[in-house]
Amino acid sequence: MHLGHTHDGPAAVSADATRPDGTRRALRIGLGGPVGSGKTATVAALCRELRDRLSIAVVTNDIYTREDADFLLNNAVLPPERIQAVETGACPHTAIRDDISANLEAVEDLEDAVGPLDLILVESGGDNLTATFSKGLVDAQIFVIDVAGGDDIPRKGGPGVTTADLLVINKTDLAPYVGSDLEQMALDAKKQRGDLPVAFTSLTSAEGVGPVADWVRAQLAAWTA
Ligand SMILES: Nc1nc2c(ncn2[C@@H]2O[C@H](COP(=O)(O)OP(=O)(O)O)[C@@H](O)[C@H]2O)c(=O)[nH]1
Ligand SMILES: [Mg+2]
Repeated sequence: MHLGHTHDGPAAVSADATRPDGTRRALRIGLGGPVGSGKTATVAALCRELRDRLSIAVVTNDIYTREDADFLLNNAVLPPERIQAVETGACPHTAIRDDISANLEAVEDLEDAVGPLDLILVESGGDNLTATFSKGLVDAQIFVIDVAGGDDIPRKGGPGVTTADLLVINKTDLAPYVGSDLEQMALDAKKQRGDLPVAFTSLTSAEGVGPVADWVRAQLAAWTA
């Protein structure tokens, strides 16, 4: 079964919001969702949008490789010392939900090495629709799906779609080509999520990751308040 998940607003604060030396640790945001939906592209775009004003680091989770970390490095979205790769083996959801020790270690290493940090983004290894992050690892989570994966995904639900703090429906630029009905997806998402927010994005457009960046800024404001 999946861990219980509450909907108590932005960045439900976990118990250990401070580091051993008493300073406030970084806000940790997880990004989950199916393979290919645009998690790494969203992480890259968020870094570009936020890095001038915020101190950011990223943890990637790949099954057998460090491909996502290498993509971020090759595209120079952050200096190399701010990117850590965790290799999860065959079960990527285990590393973000059940045995989170490798991810926690990566997060803490980053805080020690390049901190103080404002924000750490943790990208899960691509998984199915059921993967959610442990509350012990992240303070808030984003679930990224895309319109090309089928416009029935919001209707089908699953813990990512129904409980993530933000649902991102990416690749809206592809909707006309794959026959996805964005209005229906919005209605279905609303039905599954109630008042929890949904952002439609196209990372190829000028608007880009803007709505997600705004949401992250709001989470940070709540975290530092
Ligand atoms: N057309 C289009 N392609 C996108 C968009 N976002 C990501 N992609 C592409 O989708 C593919 C998978 O993206 P990636 O971020 O690696 O997915 P991940 O597996 O969820 O990390 C890449 O080729 C991206 O360039 C988008 O908004 N529109
Ligand atoms: Mg990725």
